[in-house]
Amino acid sequence: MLSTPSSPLSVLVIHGPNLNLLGQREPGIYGSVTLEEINSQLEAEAMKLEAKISAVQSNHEGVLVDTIHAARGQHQGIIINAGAYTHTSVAVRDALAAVKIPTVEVHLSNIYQREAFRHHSYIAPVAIGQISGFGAESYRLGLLALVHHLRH
Ligand code: CA2
Repeated sequence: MLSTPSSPLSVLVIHGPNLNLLGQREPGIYGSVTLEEINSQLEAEAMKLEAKISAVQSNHEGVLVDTIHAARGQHQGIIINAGAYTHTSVAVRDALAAVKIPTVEVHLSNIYQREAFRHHSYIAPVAIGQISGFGAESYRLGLLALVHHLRH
């Protein structure tokens, strides 16, 4: 559905593998906020921006590809934290390139301060931008940037 003055911008938020464990393990790296809390915060922020979000989490690469394909005609923008698939998945990158929906890549941790294998992102070249290192706030900043991009 295209956005009209009577229908708010719709943003698809995609969380990749293991992010369902947020708040339950490794709080030193990923913080203590749960995925549910991140989604609720994003919903509240989206409302302020007169937008809406739909959030999906999957541990499966093919499900992420299918979710990106299904976004065509439904959502005007995508926020994606592809988790470890950021660094491995040509399939997720090709799906984003194919649907041509403006996408912001987000990461909780600063991937450039971590192991070398996390420094490369297959998604960055097909995203409008990347936000990395601000914990749960990365998602909120990503939403602000995406909505600003879509409206200006
Ligand atoms: O910093 C990020 O957001 C990452 O996308 C998180 C991925 C990691 O592979 C990327 O390099 C950077 C890992 C997500 C794992 O999430 C967990 C959450 C709680 C406990 C264990 C894993």
